[in-house]
Amino acid sequence: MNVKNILTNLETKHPGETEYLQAVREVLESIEETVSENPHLESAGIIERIVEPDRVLMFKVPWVDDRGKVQVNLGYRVQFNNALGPYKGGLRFHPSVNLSILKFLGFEQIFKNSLTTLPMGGGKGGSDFNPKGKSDNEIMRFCQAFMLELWKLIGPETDVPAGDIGVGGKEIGYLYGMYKKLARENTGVLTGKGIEWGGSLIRPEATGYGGAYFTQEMMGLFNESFEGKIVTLSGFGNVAWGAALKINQLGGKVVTVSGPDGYIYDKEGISGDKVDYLLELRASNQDVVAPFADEFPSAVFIPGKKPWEVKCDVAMPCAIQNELNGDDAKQLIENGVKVVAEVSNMGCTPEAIDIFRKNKIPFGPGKAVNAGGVAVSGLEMSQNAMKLSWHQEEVDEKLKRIMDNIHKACIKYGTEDDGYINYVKGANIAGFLKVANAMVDQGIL
Ligand code: 2IT
Repeated sequence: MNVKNILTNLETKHPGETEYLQAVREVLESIEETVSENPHLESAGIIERIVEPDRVLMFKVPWVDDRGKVQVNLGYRVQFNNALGPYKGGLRFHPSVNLSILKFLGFEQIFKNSLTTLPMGGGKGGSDFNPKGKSDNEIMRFCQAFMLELWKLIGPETDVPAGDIGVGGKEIGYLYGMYKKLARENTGVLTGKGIEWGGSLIRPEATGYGGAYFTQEMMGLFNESFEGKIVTLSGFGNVAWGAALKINQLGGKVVTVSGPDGYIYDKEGISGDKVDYLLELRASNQDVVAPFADEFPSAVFIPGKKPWEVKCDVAMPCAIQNELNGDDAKQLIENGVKVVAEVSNMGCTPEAIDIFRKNKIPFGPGKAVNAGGVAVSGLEMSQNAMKLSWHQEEVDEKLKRIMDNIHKACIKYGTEDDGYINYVKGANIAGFLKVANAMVDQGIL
């Protein structure tokens, strides 16, 4: 296969879709050799087929705000690939959302879901709706209007959305209520549901917990652990919260969280009440982290900056794509970082990843590190299908095993001649092979 030609072709067909093209480039560069070694994949046109979504639904979402004014947002669902199971992936509500971003997320989701070993295809959706500053009633009306279009396309055996940035338990509740009313069925059509109505224990924590488990495995390879380590996190949402909880349990010290307004540095560590406070901050719906420093005297707010300038042993981006660039990577290395694990989707730019690789810093990519979220979504689907629910310990133990196995798959496919583990390559090849083989088995569709 000729990666360059495929990418040039895609650039012509999808001009300006930079995030999508970035995600595709990374995967194709990783799997180039594997595909050349497997001519049957090439003859089945797997690459040309896997880079395009099966279909994209784009729709208008009109709704009425609290002042009685009509607002119009755009809604999307990208159904990327269902070779391994129903389309599965979150919904993102954020003003930056566009087709390119949802296509990059949907594309990554195919390989991430494959890595979990659970039967899930890849998809993603969302809207440019900005929940910041909106009342609960506005959020409810928006979710209902969004579902009025989306429900026709989804179902527990066809496409199962969940949360992502801007979509948490509250939004899933409103979306689920409307789906149920329209489809006249009470099924596991969404994951991340409330515990009382079909949700799974540990789902809110899963992305962060899984990220911490994976990072622990990375450190284990050089006989290290979180014990006594200084950890910098970005973000302050569900993902950073879950990661902070587990890192504290594993003996690490989390010293930063961040928002669009800047970052919080707390030299005494963000644990206990301070971690709980992240949930309050998130519930206030203001998308700022500054109030954290008013609440806790040991915390300082640094406006307009990113936490990557703080000296740390472990850096874990937990916010949004491309939040850590080449300069940040250089700064982290100068400050002696030992491990970088991306918990956000595509949190690091290609330049940053290149710098980590050249400096032999272990770097875990999002599609491996953050797969715990969708893995527990998969477990929620199993519980819904069986109409029963598992104990916290049972779900957590399954999550831990899934993350350990993803780590093993990365080692299997990503170990380089000098022993350095290229987790990007490992995750991409391991995730890709299963999907590609399933596509071959199922014929040209
Ligand atoms: O990026 C992700 O994996 C998610 N937002 C979770 C998707 C899911 O279906 O739980």
